[in-house]
Amino acid sequence: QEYYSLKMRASNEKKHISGAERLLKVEKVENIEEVASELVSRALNHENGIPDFISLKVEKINQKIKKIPHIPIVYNKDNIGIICEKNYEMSNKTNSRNYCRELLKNKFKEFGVNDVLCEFLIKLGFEIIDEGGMRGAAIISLDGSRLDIAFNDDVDKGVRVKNIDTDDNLKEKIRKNDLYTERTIDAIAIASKVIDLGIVAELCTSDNPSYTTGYVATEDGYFRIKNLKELGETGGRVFYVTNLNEQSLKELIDNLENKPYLIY
Ligand code: PML
Repeated sequence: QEYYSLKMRASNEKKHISGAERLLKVEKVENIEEVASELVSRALNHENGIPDFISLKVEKINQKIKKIPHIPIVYNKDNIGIICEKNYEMSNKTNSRNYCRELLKNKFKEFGVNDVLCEFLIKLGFEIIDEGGMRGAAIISLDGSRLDIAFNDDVDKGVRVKNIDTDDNLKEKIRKNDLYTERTIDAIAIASKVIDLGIVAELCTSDNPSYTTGYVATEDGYFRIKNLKELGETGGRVFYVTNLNEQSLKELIDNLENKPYLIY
């Protein structure tokens, strides 16, 4: 079976407006045409404005696609984060971040990280996402060092998770559930891929100022968290990893960017 990757990116005066990608099982060329036009229409009808530049890349995939189920979504409509003996009402940023901290701390402790280092790692993560402006994710090692810039001085860049799609059933399942949004689809796909590649935890808030829901992802699930930031604030992504040497870090980054995944 042949797969094609279709990637769309749109901007105005060099400012990013929207981007999307699809991995497509191709039976006839019309399949590519259809999705290509969907992506272009998405670029032209985006809430962030009208683009003056759209790029569409169509490429045959030569690598084998890894198909994996999505990590479980942990969320309920009462906005209560349930872990340990305590419940967290995700009613405002303070409560939501406390829930987030608890989730991250519990996970880091499984890796033998002490309390002081846990606090440091979490604070650093929030500093990075609150600062905003990165094009991809920052990578933080559980020993406290920042790895995405260790071998690269371009601080704003970060690692972009690409070559990823969700299968139609998963898209439909999420669209049907009015607890979730269109953004949940891309986010669950990214989170599932990065966890499969061995990332210990991901922390994410949207770079869209009007979207305040974010998440923590671990192998235990996609913990969706309301009010993880205030309206108007920027966002970002942080991946926490175990200590890696230069070679395994390069491999990880290559896989995050290039290894094709289909999430179902
Ligand atoms: C969700 O609603 O589950 C998605 C949360 C993360 C959004 C990240 C983004 O799309 O910018």
